[in-house]
Amino acid sequence: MLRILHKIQNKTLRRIQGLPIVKYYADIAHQTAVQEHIPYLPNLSNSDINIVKKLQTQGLAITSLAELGIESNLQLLQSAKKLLPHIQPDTNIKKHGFVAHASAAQMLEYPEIFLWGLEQRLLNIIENYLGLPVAYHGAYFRQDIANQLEQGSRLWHIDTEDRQVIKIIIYINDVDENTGPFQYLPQTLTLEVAKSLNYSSGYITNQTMQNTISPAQYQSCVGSAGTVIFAATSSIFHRGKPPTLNDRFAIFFDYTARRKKDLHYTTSALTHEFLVNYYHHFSEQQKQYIYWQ
Ligand SMILES: O=C(O)CCC(=O)C(=O)O
Repeated sequence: MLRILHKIQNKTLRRIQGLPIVKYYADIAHQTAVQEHIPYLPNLSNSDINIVKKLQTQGLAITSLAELGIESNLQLLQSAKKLLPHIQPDTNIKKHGFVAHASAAQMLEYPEIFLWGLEQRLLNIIENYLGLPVAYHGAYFRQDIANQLEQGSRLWHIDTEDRQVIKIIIYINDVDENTGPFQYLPQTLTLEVAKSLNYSSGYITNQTMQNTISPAQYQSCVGSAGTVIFAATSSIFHRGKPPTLNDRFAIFFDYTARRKKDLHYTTSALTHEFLVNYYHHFSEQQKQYIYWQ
């Protein structure tokens, strides 16, 4: 019930924020905040600057755990591999029909997964992309079932929870064209398609997309286990391509800027559980990314 109320509230807010005059002042406030934050932006290595540049120009950057070389990669992978066989599609698949998530209790049993999303190196990359302090909304481990259902996030959409949403996606198994890769249209193409469809929010079927643009233009993020995708999901049309042969196992980490006013994100119940259970384990620095509201 609360979730439905939240959705209605968000829809109304989005309508108000879409009004040209409201949007004009919000854009100015955003630009001012970004300008003021420039002196505080963390320094990045050249390879991380590359990730930010790709996010800014294409809306997406692909790398791998090996290339990132983050210390906690090993714990993350070990935990994911241990948890993977225990995700229970039979019981929680009924709700969505195409995806099963690791439960909050399971994620709490393997905190290394949630904690990986708080790695300072990742947060610095995202802060440089956003130009503002980062809010971490948490992690979820999902199994996308090979059943070709075209629903929810398997439909084309642009995330509208905030003006900039960043998702980091890690593949836990090898993902090819038949295993449900993350698909997207690069930023400039997204703008063209959004214009011709007069798109502002919501889901678009693949049939409609195909009538607007050749599927040859779709970009599929295929890659072996350990592939890491940084996606600016509020700037690109994207979807999970329905898997045909094998289920896809992937972990998603969600981020936005901390500016509460524009934000339509409902911090997940799971993240709340982490806040309660792990408060004393977070460093002061880490707390700022999750206790910012
Ligand atoms: O499953 C996918 O690859 C896409 C997920 C998605 O669309 C989203 O998280 O917004």
